Amino acid sequence: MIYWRPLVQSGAARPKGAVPLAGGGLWFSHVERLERGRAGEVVPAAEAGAALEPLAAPRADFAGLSMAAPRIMGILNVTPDSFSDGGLFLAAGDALAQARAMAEGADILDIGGESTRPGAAPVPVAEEIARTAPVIAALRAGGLQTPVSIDTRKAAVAAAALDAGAQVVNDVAALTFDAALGPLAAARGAPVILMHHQGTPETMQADPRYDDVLLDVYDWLAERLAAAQAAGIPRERIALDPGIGFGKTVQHNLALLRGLSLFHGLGCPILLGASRKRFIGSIGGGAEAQARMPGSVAVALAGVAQGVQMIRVHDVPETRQALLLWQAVNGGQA
Ligand code: HH2
Repeated sequence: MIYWRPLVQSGAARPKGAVPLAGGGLWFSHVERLERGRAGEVVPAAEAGAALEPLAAPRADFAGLSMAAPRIMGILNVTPDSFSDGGLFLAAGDALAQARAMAEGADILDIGGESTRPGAAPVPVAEEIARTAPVIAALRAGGLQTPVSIDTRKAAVAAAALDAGAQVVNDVAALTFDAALGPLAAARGAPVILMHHQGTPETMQADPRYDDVLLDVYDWLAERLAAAQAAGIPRERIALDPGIGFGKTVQHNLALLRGLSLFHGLGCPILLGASRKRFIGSIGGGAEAQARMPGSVAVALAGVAQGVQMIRVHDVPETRQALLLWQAVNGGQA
């Protein structure tokens, strides 16, 4: 199989025949032709033939948000043990205050009640619902309009969150954990985010291995996309995520970040979640997760430069400022 990775560019000075990326302000004139076991080759975009169609086609709105320019997803973990904000927002009042503060700069809020950090143990369904649904309901009761996604692998938790006013299901297991989650999202018409992972949170960092991490993750996401569609979720309601840090070494994460634009070939919005993750500390220094904001912003912008449509971050105002400046300097973005 041949894979085509667009070499994404920004700015107004573009050659004739440049192809817009996913209907947004970025573009490409060349692609990298990739094949397992062979060195990549840079060729003019036209050589990709019919494979250009999903790379160029505008994306449908996701949860009512235009995907023509990058969107910020603010993270709110209502857990005692999340790797970076665990315990900070377990009390309902603290969670609500943080959600409202983040909504100033975030386009969508991602609320989770179960840590999936390496080594984390599963949380019982009733506990996960008790952590998340009341916060979402209180935000809606308070008039918050910002779209909310529920970060869960479980259908019962997703159902309670959707009932409370969430719109999107963000599943780090990409519908492989709970067979009822796909049919639930289909029946409710909820958009879903499907994330790549290898193994389970408890064991995933033990010894992750791939033949070719970029192409393996691409094939896996293609398979999960097909499975979600078979479960009745239309492509227009699906976003995909390479799952930084979920069963990946530092080198795996870097290979995925360098090759990110490949995933546009799947024809869906791409979400990148690298915020405060361990590799940022390994490369940039920052033993404590809270000390990894600058590196997280750098990685988010590297993703934006490759055309990802959503960045999932803890540090919303800092990322918003960086994004506004990136857009102003690079131009051509709505
Ligand atoms: N990362 C985490 C959780 N959910 N969802 C998506 N789509 N993509 C991600 O990269 C992703 C995710 C882990 O980060 P965090 O929520 O900050 O920590 P924890 O799992 O410890 O609660």
